[in-house]
Amino acid sequence: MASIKFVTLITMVVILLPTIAMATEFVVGDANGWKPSFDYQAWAKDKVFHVGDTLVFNYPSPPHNVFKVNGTGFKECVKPTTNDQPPLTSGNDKIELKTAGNKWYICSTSNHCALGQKLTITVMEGPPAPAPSSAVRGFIFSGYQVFMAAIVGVFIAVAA
Ligand SMILES: *[C@@H]1O[C@H](CO)[C@@H](O)[C@H](O)[C@H]1NC(C)=O
Ligand SMILES: [Cu+2]
Repeated sequence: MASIKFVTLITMVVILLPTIAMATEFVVGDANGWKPSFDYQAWAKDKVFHVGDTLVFNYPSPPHNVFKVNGTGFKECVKPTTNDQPPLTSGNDKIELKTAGNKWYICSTSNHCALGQKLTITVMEGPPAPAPSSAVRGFIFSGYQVFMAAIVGVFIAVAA
């Protein structure tokens, strides 16, 4: 019985590993976190962001926050005037990149944005294969996963 449990565990790892490995979690600024006087464009320059990836903003709150803005808000460092998009303020904010295109984020406190606490990235369509990270939640099987599950299923049947 113990060996069957082990085989089942290995099965889950083999099936899920490629899916989990697809989505990347980017810690904005790495160990520097989210703060003024940091070059977030230099940080983002060599990175490729895909739909399904996650941005993590780490910072002390107060004083900082994260506002999602448009290109104008980014350039002029102005937060949205309406309240339909409140800022993130947890200090450990995870933003899943759900759509492709340009994204802009600023801190609205004092002159922090003008001092460099602003980030713009371009999000590409999801990774080509086997499936974006939504597969973990929606559990949509890729061809690879079905194939591996079938092989291990036969193996378990033979072993039992
Ligand atoms: C950008 O956001 C501001 C503030 O929310 C809004 O007033 C403005 O119309 C937006 N501009 C565009 C081009 O969407
Ligand atoms: Cu700030």
